[in-house]
Amino acid sequence: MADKHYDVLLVQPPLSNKLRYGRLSKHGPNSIPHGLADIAAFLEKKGINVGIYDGMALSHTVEEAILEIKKLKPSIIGVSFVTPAYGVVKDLISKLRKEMPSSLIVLGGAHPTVLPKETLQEFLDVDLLVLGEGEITFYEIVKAFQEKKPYNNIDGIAYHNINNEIEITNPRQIIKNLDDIPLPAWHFLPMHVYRPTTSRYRKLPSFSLLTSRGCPMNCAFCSQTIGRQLRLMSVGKVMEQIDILAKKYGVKELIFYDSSFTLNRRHAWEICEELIRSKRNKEFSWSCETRTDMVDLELLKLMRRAGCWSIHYGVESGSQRLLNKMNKKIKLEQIEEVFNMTKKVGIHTVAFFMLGIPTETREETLKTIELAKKLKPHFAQFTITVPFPGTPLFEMAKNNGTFRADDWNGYQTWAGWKGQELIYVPEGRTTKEMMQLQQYAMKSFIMQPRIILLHLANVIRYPVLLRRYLDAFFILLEIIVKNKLSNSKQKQL
Ligand code: B12
Repeated sequence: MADKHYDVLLVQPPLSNKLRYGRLSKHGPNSIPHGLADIAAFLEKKGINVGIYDGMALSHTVEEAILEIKKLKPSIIGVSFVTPAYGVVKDLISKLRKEMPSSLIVLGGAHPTVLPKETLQEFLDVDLLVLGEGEITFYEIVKAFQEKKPYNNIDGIAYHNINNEIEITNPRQIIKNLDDIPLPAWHFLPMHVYRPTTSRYRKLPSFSLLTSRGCPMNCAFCSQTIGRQLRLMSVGKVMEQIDILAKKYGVKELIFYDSSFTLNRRHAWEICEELIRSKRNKEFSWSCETRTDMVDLELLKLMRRAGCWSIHYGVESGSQRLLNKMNKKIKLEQIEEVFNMTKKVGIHTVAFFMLGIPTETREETLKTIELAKKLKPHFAQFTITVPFPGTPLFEMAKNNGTFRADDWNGYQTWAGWKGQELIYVPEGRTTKEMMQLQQYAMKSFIMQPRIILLHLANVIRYPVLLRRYLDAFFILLEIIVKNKLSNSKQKQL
């Protein structure tokens, strides 16, 4: 990248895994920035000289990021911004502004989309915000910049006008046909560094891809920033993506990152049928995320035949009261039934749980940990709830417990692992208690003989996992020793 020059540079800020996951940094995902890869592809097809700098994947510091960006001499810099990156983006932008005073700096992504006014007030070095899907809006901004035209006719943006007032233009219409966006511009990315969370792969390289956009479900914890309407990519385009990932990048495993891969049963069915018909299912295996009310025995059997080795279900809680509060529209009995069904057809299961939902009691957290064992998944992930802005959960958290709602630097999904206070804890509970319960959940889940044997077998079969598993083992050991020490201290007192 060193001696290249780009007119437009898309930037994934250097929110490294160390910053995001603290002690667990080796286990968090280092993911392709899908949104930026789509925008870059769209701009490239329109003849724009565009590139991507992924400071997150490269684990750079802000200073290293500035050096890299300066070398590429872009006139327009577009930075992707999720709330947990607040501090990094702020630091990056203020330094960039000093180093590159005449470049146009644009922010896009979830945070500016849900909080445009606040973002403009707090990021004075920024010229424009892109709200929602970025392809068309950002292209129109680039054209207006190059042709020295005003921005006020562009939908889906926010900015300070000449009177220094905040202007928000009409909402941008969602992209109806996903096949209008060219294939992601993977050729701009450091593809060799991407890898999923430890529990999500058995073979490398393993890459993620999307087959849809939008989700009509109304789960209280999700901020739908790219539209609620589900739009599906054609099966042909999905296969085209897979073929490039296979031929050019040697993919051995794929992950469908759609929030619910089977939301449209027919679409999932057709993708599976095509994988089987074309014998692509013999070349790699894949996993996906979905809801327990979006699968059935027939579909699961087909998915298995099509190469699906693991399904990640968002279970969230062992309390029906809290599931209802999160508007999941799922019954606990249904979850159990689907976990059994999935395992029966030979697909691994992973269960995602949220601890510390507003109003959650200690008994309910323990119920969730019990459910994790009862479901007998191959792996369980326990995350402490972070109420992101723009979600109903954010409002619920304001009315229950301790919530530093305006402390945007504190929205870290693994804060406790970095020795930080949690951004939110339900009424009557503390960061210390929640952290102990999270560690207890992990320890008691992993220490089951069934899980130990299963993962030992996994390492023997897939040696690529060895280093990660060893690291996880030492973290677990540390938790056990620390807990023992603090228990004996408490007894002495
Ligand atoms: C798949 C997914 C992931 C994947 C892949 C993410 C990726 N890098 O592409 C993984 C599991 C790795 C992931 C990680 C994280 N995720 Co996530 N993820 C999603 C999910 C389910 C779908 C996203 C999607 O469809 N992407 C497809 C592309 C096309 O959309 P996009 O990335 O948003 O990009 C479009 C626009 O946002 C915009 N845009 C984005 N950046 C920019 C930059 C510029 C300059 C411009 C002009 C436009 C623009 O244009 C893009 C193309 O149209 C959403 C839920 C949702 N409802 O959107 C959550 C979501 C985006 N994730 C979220 C979060 C918090 C995270 C993490 C911080 C979690 C963590 N523990 O670290 C990390 C951050 C990593 C990162 N910086 O991307 C939150 C963000 C909320 C917020 N206020 O910040 C969401 C909204 C879920 C939620 N809780 O509500 N995520």
